[in-house]
Amino acid sequence: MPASLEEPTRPVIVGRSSSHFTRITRIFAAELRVDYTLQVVRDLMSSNVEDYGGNPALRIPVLRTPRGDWFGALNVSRELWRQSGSKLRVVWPEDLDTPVLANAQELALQAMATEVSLIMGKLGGAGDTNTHQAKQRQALLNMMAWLEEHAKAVLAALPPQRDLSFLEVTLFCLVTHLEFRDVLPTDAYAELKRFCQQFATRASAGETAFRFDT
Ligand SMILES: N[C@@H](CCC(=O)N[C@@H](CS)C(=O)NCC(=O)O)C(=O)O
Repeated sequence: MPASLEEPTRPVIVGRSSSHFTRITRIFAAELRVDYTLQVVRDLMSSNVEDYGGNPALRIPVLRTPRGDWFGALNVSRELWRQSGSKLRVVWPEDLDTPVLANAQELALQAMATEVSLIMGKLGGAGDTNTHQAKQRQALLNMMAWLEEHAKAVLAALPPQRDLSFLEVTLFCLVTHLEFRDVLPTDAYAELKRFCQQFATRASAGETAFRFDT
């Protein structure tokens, strides 16, 4: 077949349907209408770099493209945006130029990372009794309390002309994943939950609901 008639290569997202960092990228792909194949990482305890799309950090997500591999949710989301040629107005982390917005992004990502550490610690057999686990849990509670307290101000301060922001996608994936993995009760986070209910009405959220891959 002549090169011009060949199927364009679909990008591959290496990840899991139960992973909140992966869901960020899948929401971006859906919003940007980029077709992709999900390559599921079955065993998160594997130490084989190849199982993680070549990511030396042994983490997902990774985006595999003819141009190369992109490690991490932000890199992947940005590359999907570039590939889509989309006119969607996305607010990226570097656009957040006030303390409340920049700190919200930092804490949402750190809360996600802390949650990963707590879940992986349990899977690895650390249990709940380890002192560092207890500190991490306290940090997660503190970060969630900060995000809840500032949620209204944060959402009001985002540029009104946006179609999407990395911060909102992150917050949505964080809060819904806490519920999905039963890491913390979320009843106390009324503002964050209200935001999630609104965000959940987007098709991109409905198409990427958390589930364990079989
Ligand atoms: N900095 C990475 C973090 C990704 C991450 O921690 N992903 C989790 C799954 S949601 C993971 O791969 N965990 C494996 C591990 O902790 O060993 C990003 O922004 O994408």
